[in-house]
Amino acid sequence: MSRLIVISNRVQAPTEESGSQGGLAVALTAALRSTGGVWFGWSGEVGETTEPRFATFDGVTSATVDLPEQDVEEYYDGYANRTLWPLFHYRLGLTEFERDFEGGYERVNRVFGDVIAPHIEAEDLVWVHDYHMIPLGWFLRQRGLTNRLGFFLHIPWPPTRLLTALPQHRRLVEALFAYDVIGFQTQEWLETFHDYVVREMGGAIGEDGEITVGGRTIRAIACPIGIDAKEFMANAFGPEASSAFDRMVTSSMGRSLIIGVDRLDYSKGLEERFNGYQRYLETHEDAHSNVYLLQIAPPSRASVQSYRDIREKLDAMSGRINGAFADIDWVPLRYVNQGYPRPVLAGIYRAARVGLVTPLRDGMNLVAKEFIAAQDPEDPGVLILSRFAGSAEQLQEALIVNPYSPDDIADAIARALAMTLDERKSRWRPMFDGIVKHDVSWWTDKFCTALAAD
Ligand code: ADQ
Repeated sequence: MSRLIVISNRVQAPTEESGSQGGLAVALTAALRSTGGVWFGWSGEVGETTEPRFATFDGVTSATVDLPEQDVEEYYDGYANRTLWPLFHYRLGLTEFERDFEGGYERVNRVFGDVIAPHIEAEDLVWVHDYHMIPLGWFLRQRGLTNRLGFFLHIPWPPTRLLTALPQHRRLVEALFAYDVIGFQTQEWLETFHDYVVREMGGAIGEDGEITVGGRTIRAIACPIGIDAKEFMANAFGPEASSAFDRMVTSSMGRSLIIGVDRLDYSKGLEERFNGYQRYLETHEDAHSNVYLLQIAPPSRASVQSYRDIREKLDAMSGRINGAFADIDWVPLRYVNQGYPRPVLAGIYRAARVGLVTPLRDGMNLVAKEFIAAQDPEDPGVLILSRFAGSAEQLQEALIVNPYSPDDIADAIARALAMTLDERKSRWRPMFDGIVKHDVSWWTDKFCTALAAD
């Protein structure tokens, strides 16, 4: 069996210090453990060392490099988080176009290629992850690598007309053709990619995902990422989750809990969600004191101005909503800016009557799947899901909403809170079955099988 080489911006292989891992890390480490191989990436530290530091823990080897300050600014904070992330989430107004960012992005990808290439053996399968590393495959080919190279995009692929706003769009997409297999989260992103290839590159789409441009044929597939469903469900009934569940039940005092859990990011639609919840409170006075929204949102990317802006806005909005509606014994919105261990989150999800997942645009959104996995089969909560989350392609029994519409969100909250047990069960069951079937191991297998197939 070929070894697997995983390359991503940040390495999530287990270390002696790391606590419980997320689903993606669990799946990739399991794959690495069974095939052998290495997980390469940035250490997250600023430094000048370009030699990778290898560490093996629990049967998995990771290799990390530091990045100089300028690279962190131009590659990570810059091109990745201020150019590609907003653009790929349809936020042209937040997208910054700086030549220095683009230069830093290429430089870091080239250095990664130089550093990693000597450690790749002839039969290794190489799997590169996400928008930070799009040109890496091209740089690896420059170093003479003939291995099977795969790339998976965790975020949406933008519509052609939007992508062409990027000065070097063609160069970026051409670099993708260094890979043998490209994976997208949904059929929709795959089709928008096809559209670019046909319109802008004169490419041809063949059978079984084959794409030919200028004599080079690669394969592009839709391969939706899953969660570690069984483990997450077991977690939801374990001791740590049960104590979080009890804590929520006690502090809810009989009120229905609506839960939101997101990284604090403008793509997650938190501002619009608060507006929708406010609309619900305005139009359902009878429900006051019977319901509350708990929004958990740990800050992320705080060095980027647009993230500081959204945080300030949400602080102000949560204050305004509570100021307008709270009573001496009821706070309608609990807004918490910290992360929680996965089992604790699982217990909180289980205690919730409604899961509110309303991103404005999201590659997949794993919170939606975690919420479903954590529910009590005999008394499941209701998922309200944005039509613009990649997961909406799979979770069709959720209450699907337009996240931009406060009325839509308010109506869905009212409908979810009034839903009968029978309807809740009949909506939850197929979603749960789908999540178990298409879990994160299914996802790694599907991608790696496509990658291994010549
Ligand atoms: P993210 O944008 O980070 O990922 P998401 O899919 O929602 O978004 O994953 C977030 C993960 O972080 C979940 O596992 C969640 O439990 C965890 N998390 C969120 N808030 C937390 C908190 N307060 N405490 C602890 N954990 C918390 C990107 C893409 C997504 C895509 C994933 C995976 O943007 O669209 O689904 O990659 O491909």
